[in-house]
Amino acid sequence: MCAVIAPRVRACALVVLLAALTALLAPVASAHESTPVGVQRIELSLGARTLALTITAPPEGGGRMPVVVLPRGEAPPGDVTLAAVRPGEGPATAPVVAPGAPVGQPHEVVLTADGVGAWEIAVADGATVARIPITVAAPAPTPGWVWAVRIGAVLGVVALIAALAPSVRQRPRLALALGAAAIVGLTIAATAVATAPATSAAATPAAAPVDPAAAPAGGHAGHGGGALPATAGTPASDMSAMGPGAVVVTARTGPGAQAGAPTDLELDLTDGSTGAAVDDLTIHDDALIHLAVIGPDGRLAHVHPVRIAPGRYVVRVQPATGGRYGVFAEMERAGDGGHQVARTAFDVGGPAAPATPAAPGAGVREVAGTDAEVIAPAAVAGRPTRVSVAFTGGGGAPVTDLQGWLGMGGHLMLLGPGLRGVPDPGDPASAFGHVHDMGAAGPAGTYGPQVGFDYTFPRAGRYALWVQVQRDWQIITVPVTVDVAPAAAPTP
Ligand SMILES: [Cu+2]
Repeated sequence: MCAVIAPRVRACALVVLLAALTALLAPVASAHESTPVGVQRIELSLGARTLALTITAPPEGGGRMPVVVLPRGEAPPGDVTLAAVRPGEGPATAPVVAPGAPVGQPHEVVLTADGVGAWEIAVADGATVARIPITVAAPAPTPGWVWAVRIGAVLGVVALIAALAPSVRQRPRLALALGAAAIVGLTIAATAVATAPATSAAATPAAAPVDPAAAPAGGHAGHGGGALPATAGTPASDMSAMGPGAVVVTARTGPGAQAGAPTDLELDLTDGSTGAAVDDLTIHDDALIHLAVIGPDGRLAHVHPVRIAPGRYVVRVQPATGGRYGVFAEMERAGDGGHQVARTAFDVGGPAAPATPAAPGAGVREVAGTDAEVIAPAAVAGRPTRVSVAFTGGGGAPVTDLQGWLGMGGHLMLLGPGLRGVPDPGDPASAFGHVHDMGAAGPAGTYGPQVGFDYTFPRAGRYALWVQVQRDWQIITVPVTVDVAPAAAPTP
């Protein structure tokens, strides 16, 4: 109709033209927003130091990869270097130096992972090279609805311009046909926009900037892998049909590991079904492996081994006494591997620990300059129990500056009774557990004065608990003993 009613043709055409341009430009703008960026934290126990890395994944196809290095714990002097490398190859560019101290001071370096596929972030301290696997995704193909918008809009605009040509306006039938073509094209474009998936524009949101020095958001971070694709390259087997199997961990110390001396503990991960090296761990709760090393003296080391080769990890430990040490490795495999705890043990030479008195139960004890009050009701096997710790500082002031650690305000690790009725890290009958504080952070992003943990003790007996929080970039560990009573016999 526009084409045949001459006085109205121009105005009508102008409206259609503007609509066409709007339809043409809108999808182009949203397509440009689909640059995937993920941010992931990972904690490394690298030699004698502890580093928290915040990695911003490069965009699809590869590019800049900023990494913020935050030393915490007991940071020894010396720098670390970081580089982006292809697995099995040397650095793509010169390694970048980041200071390994002082604690709590973040330092950003920018690496470049220039290409699609498997990469590693190599973090070296001069003795050990930690290799964090990442994957750079290929650019996503343009969705079909975007093509529909583009083709429909181009068709509509071209037909409309042709219909307005002076020579065509003299031929009403041709102008009518071109006008109809313009309407069809624009209808296609408008329909495609209207029916586009609602998530298209938000499918790959730009990650919010993360302050690596700030405490993570409160609550349970879950066991998701996070935005950064962080699986190592080669699955141990074809997971498409049966899913990944249980991980078997073997531990090996340096020759002649002795009490009182640091030793590197190497861990080999193999698939229990295939025997192949397991190299598909995902980052969960800010680490590839959460490792608890529990000594015969009842001490806990909660560390995060670094990956040095496919399926091989290493962490430095310093056993205080001789004897058998229990090793508990928490991890998640890609796919449907779920959360797994694999356990093993290693022996350390030297004098055995004297009979260590059990840690106190409920009540107040001084730990790392704070008063830690443990609140633990009488526990009964099979019933949920809440164990809480309230921290107070000098002068009795409540401690409210606990920092989030591994995405949580606090962690509780525990070891249950073995066959002898007491916690025994070398006895597989001793149940191992790891529970998170579920409280949210305060307005300042910190936690405290109280952290609390809910746990159902599976059976009666003596349990060793360790409550862990972070303050001033140091981990405070509060050992607690809980004696669990047997469940009452069911009434007939
Ligand atoms: Cu951990």
